Amino acid sequence: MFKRLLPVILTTSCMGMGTNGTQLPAAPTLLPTPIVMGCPQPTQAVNLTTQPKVVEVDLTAAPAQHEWLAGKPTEVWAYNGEVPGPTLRAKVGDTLRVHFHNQLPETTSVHWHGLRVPLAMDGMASEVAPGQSFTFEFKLLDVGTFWYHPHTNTAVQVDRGLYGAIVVEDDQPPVLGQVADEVLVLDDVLVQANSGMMDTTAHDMRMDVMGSEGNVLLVNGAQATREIAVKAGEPRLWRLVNAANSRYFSLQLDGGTMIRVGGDRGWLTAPETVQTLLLVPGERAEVLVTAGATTTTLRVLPFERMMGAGSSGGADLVRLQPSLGTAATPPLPDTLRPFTPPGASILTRDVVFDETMNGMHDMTSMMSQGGMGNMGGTNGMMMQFTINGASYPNVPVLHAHLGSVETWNVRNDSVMAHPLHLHGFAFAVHGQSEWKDTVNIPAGQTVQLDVLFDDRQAARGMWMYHCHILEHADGGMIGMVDVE
Ligand SMILES: [Cu+2]
Repeated sequence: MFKRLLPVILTTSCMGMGTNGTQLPAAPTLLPTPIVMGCPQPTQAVNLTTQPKVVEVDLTAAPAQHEWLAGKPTEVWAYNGEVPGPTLRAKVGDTLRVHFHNQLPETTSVHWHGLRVPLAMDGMASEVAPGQSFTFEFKLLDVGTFWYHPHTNTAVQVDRGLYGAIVVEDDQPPVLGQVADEVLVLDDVLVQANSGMMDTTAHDMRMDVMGSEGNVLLVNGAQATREIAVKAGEPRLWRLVNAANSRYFSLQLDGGTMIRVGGDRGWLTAPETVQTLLLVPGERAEVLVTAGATTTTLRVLPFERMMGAGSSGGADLVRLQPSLGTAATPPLPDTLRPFTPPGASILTRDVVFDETMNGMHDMTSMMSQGGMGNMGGTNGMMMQFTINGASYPNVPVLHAHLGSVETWNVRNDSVMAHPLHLHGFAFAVHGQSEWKDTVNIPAGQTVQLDVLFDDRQAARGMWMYHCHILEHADGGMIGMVDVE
């Protein structure tokens, strides 16, 4: 699937070296953000069938034009001509049938991020050649906010605009059943300020090491600080998806209240009032945001993923202006959904994330031997991202059993953070009451996961887990679990 196992060749051309030789080039500076009224929702896919409990849609990936920057159309790759692609919305228990058509000039696939689908539907096993079609069909087992994106030439295809949200609704939502929810898909792209064209010339060492980060922050595919007129006290239910290749969205709400009610897999056990929220690539959150008496702002803050080389500046994403009067805030229940803890773990294993460069095992020793400033040129230093000492496809295969629970000690020996994503199954961070499929593993730390290989049909076989910084996955940070 990841045929592009390209050891990255580092060059010195774009480097801004510090005195200690440890600095990467700075993150791209964000372009000034215009203020735009309203927050349009991605189009909702039309259901083609009247069959009960089935949602049937057409989905076509093709080149298209899209305005990342207002008035400056960009050549992108898009689902049904739009970025984000259409929101696929259904009820839990429904069957989702997607007639997918590939009109791209290259092979693609569709991965249903977070959904417990049969292995044959995961995207890994069903690449679609140009001009070809494939029908995906599976039952939606979990309530929550999910998303879909290619899993072929992934960093490039997702960056060009191929992603969309999936909303699986609860039959009886415990929260504010009458409140319409809104999807906020977050992304960033690197574009030329004068033309709006995607900047493909800016591939530098920073992108190789850190993953690509853009100079334009996007909410639902458009650059803007979204300004929405609201009633003070009236909650909005936002479904947040981080669809960026690498950017960590460190979110902060000022002026109102933000209550996290859902994570990767739907409702939490209980509402959590938060002021900040870290959303790593691939991760989702469902939040109730209520404006106060003055402007309430959801902003993204800079976030350091590695030694001063993290994301550039912050920006306001959404501002709620309480210009429509005041509403009473409806009460929230104390509990939302019970959490059944995973059973006893049958084994404990270590999963170790690291990077190597010409045999050197960590960036600290790379730097102590002259720093990145000495890399590249005729030496052609090779950067690879590893799991348990090897890069995909040579990462040792893990063997797991359907119906079992395993303890994974995911240790990050590298000097940058990596978001782990597991296909097809869920895990809970040990001691927490929340099922997830994507979790941040901070540099130098170990995160203990209880992984549940739930026993269900058509789930046997080779499943993928990987870093969701897509350039790191393409650089080798992918492993396989053979589930029997
Ligand atoms: Cu990574």
